Amino acid sequence: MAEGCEWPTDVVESYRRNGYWTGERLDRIADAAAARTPEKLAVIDDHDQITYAELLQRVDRLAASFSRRGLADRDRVILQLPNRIELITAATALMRIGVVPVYCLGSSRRRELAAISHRALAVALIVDATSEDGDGAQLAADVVAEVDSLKDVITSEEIRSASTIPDPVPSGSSFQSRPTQQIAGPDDVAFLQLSGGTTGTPKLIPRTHDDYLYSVRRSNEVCGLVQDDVFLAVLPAVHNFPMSSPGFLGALMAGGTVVLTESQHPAQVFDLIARCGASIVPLVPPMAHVWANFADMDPAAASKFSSLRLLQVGGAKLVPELARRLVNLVPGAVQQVFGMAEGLVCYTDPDDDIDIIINTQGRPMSPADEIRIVDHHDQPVPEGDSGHLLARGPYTIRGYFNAPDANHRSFTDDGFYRTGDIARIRADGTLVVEGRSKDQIHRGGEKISAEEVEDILLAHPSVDDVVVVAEPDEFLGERSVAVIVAHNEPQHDESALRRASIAEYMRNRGVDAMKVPDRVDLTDSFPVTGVGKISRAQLRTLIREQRSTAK
Ligand code: J2J
Repeated sequence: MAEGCEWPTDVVESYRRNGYWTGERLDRIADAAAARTPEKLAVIDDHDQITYAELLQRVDRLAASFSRRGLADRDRVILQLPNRIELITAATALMRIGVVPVYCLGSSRRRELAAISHRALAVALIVDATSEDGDGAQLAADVVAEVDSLKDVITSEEIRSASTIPDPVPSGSSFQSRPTQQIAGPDDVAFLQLSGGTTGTPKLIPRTHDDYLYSVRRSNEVCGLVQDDVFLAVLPAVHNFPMSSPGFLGALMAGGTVVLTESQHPAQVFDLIARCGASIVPLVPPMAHVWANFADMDPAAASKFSSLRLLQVGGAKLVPELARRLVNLVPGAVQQVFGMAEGLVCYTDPDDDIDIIINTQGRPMSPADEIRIVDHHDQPVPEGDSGHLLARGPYTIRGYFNAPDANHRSFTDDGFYRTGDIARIRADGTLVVEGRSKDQIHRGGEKISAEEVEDILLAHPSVDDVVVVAEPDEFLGERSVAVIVAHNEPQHDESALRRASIAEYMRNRGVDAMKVPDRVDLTDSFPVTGVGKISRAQLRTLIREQRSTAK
């Protein structure tokens, strides 16, 4: 199933020989802890809590129920669930029967879910029917109507009852008694994750059991995870960062406790940290900023953080000033994490020199990570200079799923992933991310593809041309600006291009609300170079430069 994205055979052998790939399955990640401490709390969410023994029991029941529903090995299933126990049980149960979950953001709407379903040739959708953003069941029905491969919709309620109500068939007699069923091996794709994206259509990241388990295991070693750790996911747990660096999976592997919350309000989250004794919390910089501001006003904040031993910040650039404030708030606990769902993860160590914690994004976590910093022609830059960051290694993918064209652009011939980040390596071996060459907006905790938003707006009847760029924002980190050349008919009504009208236009087309430009600027024309035609990417760069010098 991993056509076009496999590691070469000799590389596979060396990863196995060196013990990076162990031939285990991701859906067995909690088994060791369940055998050791069956009565220990494994997962707590805003509504419920379960022990390790219950986790395994729920996974078994759900796996049997998915099998009865007709799901089978290598099927792809869209999984759009919030930070609740069902997210973990459903994903694990799908993998148990060889089904490949495709993790989707809760904010994704019809357009995104349909595009992802198409790309994955998904057979079913698992959605939250109790979502506040609208009716999940209706959303799923709309997507099913658009995508031929989709045959089934499963709601979070159904997941809940199938996992808690005892099996109508005696336990274990369903899927386990199908000896003929061939489940793909640990070197095959375990799940698909969404790429941050730079193109008009989503790219899917295939992660294998072997490579992902290594990423989690190595993260646990670097972060020193133990069974006393309490991991709190405030970020959506479908993101790679709270899932695997070391994430909720790391906590389950270590036999710790995972706390999932749907609340992002700092007052509630601060209380939750104190109540559950959270020891590790991953955050994105905009959220860390809100926390730092909130803590300034709450004299009890620092005491609520007394159990925290790792406050991880990653996903976007952490400016030194904020890093310093966080270090003052939780001394000895701040860790920068630079990672990507495609693979490579770098960590600072809380024991590092303060200069490293504040000014760098740490070191690649594995001795087998291969890093290259190159110029436009893929030639290495002089030591210490900044350039394009390329990465290869035992947990960095070799290609996107079902995307030969994207693979040609995103990977070198010898298998390095082009991260799209501009970085340099300091003399002490730490990495500093200086910027990026990819046309992405890092807004809040999410990544938005400029090209995707442009493609949507280009279809607007009042838009002749449009370029979407990022600009700095105090709270979001970056916000998106659509610079639009309006349709040039004299009677044209420009109110159609006010932000509110654009937002409605996008909503009606089933687009995730976070992709609505934060600002819409109208312009008469775009700059063109003497040569005439220029690429979209060049145009974006030109407009970014023009706008920053105009300030
Ligand atoms: C600057 N940019 C960063 C950082 C990610 C751990 C942590 C984060 C992610 C993640 C992840 C950054 N400073 N500290 O998957 O396991 C930007 C880069 C990178 C892109 C990847 C993990 N940390 N970035 O954020 O796939 O541009 O993964 O290439 O969502 O985020 O985004 P994503």
